[in-house]
Amino acid sequence: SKSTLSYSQRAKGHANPLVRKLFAIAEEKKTNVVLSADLTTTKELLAIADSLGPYIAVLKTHIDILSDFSEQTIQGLLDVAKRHNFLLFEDRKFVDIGNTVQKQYKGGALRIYEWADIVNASILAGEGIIQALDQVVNDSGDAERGILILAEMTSKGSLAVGEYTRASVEIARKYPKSVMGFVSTKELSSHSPNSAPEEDFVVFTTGVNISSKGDALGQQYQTPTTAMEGGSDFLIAGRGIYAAEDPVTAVRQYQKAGWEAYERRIAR
Ligand code: 5IU
Repeated sequence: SKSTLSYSQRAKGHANPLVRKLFAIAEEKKTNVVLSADLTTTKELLAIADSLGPYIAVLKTHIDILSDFSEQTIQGLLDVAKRHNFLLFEDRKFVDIGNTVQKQYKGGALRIYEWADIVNASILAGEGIIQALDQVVNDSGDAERGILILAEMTSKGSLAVGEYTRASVEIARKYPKSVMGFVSTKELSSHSPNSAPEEDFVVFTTGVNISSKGDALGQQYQTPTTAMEGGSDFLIAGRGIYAAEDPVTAVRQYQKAGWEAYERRIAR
């Protein structure tokens, strides 16, 4: 298992340049927090990204919830990501056939490929979707782009379990240049019989909240500590941070909890 290695140890041997960059950011800023910035105007999104930027490794967006998306949104995101040294992850959850998904990723009104370092996709439609995104990533020249496969979901009654989750891992193994890892509640790959020694998927965990167990619409939470103990590498938190009375205090609390749990894990 890679889970007792430090981010910098893992960066050294890792074949994927975007993963190396992500691990370097985590190590430099001492944070494994991903802010899920589910704000609905460009102004609010850029303001929270700027004020919390120093404490996060990645900013996760839902670009289609903005009521005023424009060129300024893109430029603003790129500027703030550069200023505070974090990656941009568009939580687009691609799910269509490969041909359609290539158009949604490369083109379209939201121009996701131009600005998002990371996107995610589900394998509901089969392997073709990952093949399609992989082609775009491999054609990308200088741009470093990565895909996360949605191997599980945190909402109550999720059907992304068991065989579906196992199939997510098997497909990920075929696209090592583009697939960085998974969105899942825990580490998935290292105990499976097909795991190669050099394999090192990055685990992003949503549904992280320090003070709540869930919401009224089926969301289910765990804490930063349980997530890191389960083999998560990056903690995705939204309302627990941006909806707190003082988001800066909140993000620092998540950063501390996530980093201390990481340090305990690598000291084992
Ligand atoms: N998200 C989940 N669960 C999942 C996946 C994504 O909550 O399984 I995949 C997204 C939805 C939202 C964020 O953008 O992560 C969680 O926000 P809160 O921390 O506010 O619940």
